[in-house]
Amino acid sequence: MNKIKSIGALVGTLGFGIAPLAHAAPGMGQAAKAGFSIVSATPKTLSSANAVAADKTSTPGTVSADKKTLTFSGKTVRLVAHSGPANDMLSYRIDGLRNPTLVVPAGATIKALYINTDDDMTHNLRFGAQHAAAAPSVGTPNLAHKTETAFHAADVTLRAPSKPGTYYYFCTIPGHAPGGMWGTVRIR
Ligand SMILES: [Cu+2]
Repeated sequence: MNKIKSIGALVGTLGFGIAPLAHAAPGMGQAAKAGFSIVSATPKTLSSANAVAADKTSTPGTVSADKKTLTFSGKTVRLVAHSGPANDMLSYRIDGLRNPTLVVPAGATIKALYINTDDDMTHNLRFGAQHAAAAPSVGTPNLAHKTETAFHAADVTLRAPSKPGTYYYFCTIPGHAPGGMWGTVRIR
């Protein structure tokens, strides 16, 4: 059981699964348990200028008055996420909001770009039904901290769960989600 789980986690962590993962049963199980399924994952490096330009590609969500919730109504949602700033490293910024709750239609296609802007820590951006490091999840591979000239990033395309409910995005690096690096995805 543990062995099967760890293979599933490995497949999930690599994040290169192409749906349908007909040849990789653990990956399919992973996706089923995570709620989200991964369509593609493309690691990349971005210059500072390209990272700024990428920010402008996000789908404008409706921001709640308390600035804690971003609501999307379309069937395709483009998210651009960054690591938190130096004084709040264990968090994300999405459209400038700290760990916002994302409200997304069931079955929507989520095109997420995560840019690790942290200068000394590896992070990832994963989606699942729980926000514990060992829980099934899909999303980006681990992305090293930025260098002097580039940011490590990954573009992932995910299918949102078809079942309405509460899900999460989070970082699976040990200690990061418990330290605050997570947010809620409300599927409706
Ligand atoms: Cu992290």
